[in-house]
Amino acid sequence: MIKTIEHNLIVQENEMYQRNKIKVKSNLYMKLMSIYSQAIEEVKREIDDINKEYNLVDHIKTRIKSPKSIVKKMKDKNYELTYQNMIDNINDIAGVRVIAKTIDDVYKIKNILENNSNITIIKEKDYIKKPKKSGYTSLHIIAEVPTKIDENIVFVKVEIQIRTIAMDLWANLEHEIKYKPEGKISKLSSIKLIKYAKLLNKIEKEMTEMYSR
Ligand code: 0O2
Repeated sequence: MIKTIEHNLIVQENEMYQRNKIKVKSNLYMKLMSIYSQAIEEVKREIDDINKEYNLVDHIKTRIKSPKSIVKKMKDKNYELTYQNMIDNINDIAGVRVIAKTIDDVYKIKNILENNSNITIIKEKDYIKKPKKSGYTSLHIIAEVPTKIDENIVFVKVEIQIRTIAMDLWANLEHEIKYKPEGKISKLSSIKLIKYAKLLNKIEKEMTEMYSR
């Protein structure tokens, strides 16, 4: 019987996960991260297959969230640092970023994923239709993917971010600018970044119209 990672892996080692505080160098932590890595590979395989058929993807990037970033997010959200809380509440430990050429292609990829029987979409955030205050645009999907562990199949959560090359350019540069060693960016820089995001989106829409004519 197929169960979710919360109800299967945890059942096997339930007490251990609930009792244990997160220790990033522990065997448990390593084991969990290897499961997330395997889930990333599953999603990557699905997207590669989609691309072979439809040619919608420019490139794919994957990452496992760093321990520092996991712990920070849990602290920011006021979760006690247990494995159970981490698995239940941190949805983007496994991350796959899919870069498409056009906005239309972003939604085509999403529709194909929605109809993919190996992937179950459990949450969607459309920051293209409703950009974040920072100017950030992207389509986020939290999916559950069946992953084989020993002889069991467990569903593992993976965050799939789908965005265009222009959206990716902005997000990468903005991330670098925001996390520069000197710390917080000025109000003026924030305003400029919002302006550049809008400008890039406008250019992209107009070029896409030329491209699809
Ligand atoms: P990193 O380095 O990618 O790990 P949740 O409540 O869990 O569903 P969550 O994850 O808190 O929602 O928020 P959200 O907005 O859905 O997704 C957060 C991720 O989106 C970030 O991950 C970034 O990858 C990206 N992101 C969101 N807002 C911005 C932004 O303003 N600028 C840039 N450059 N990226 C953004 P992390 O955890 O911040 O970092």
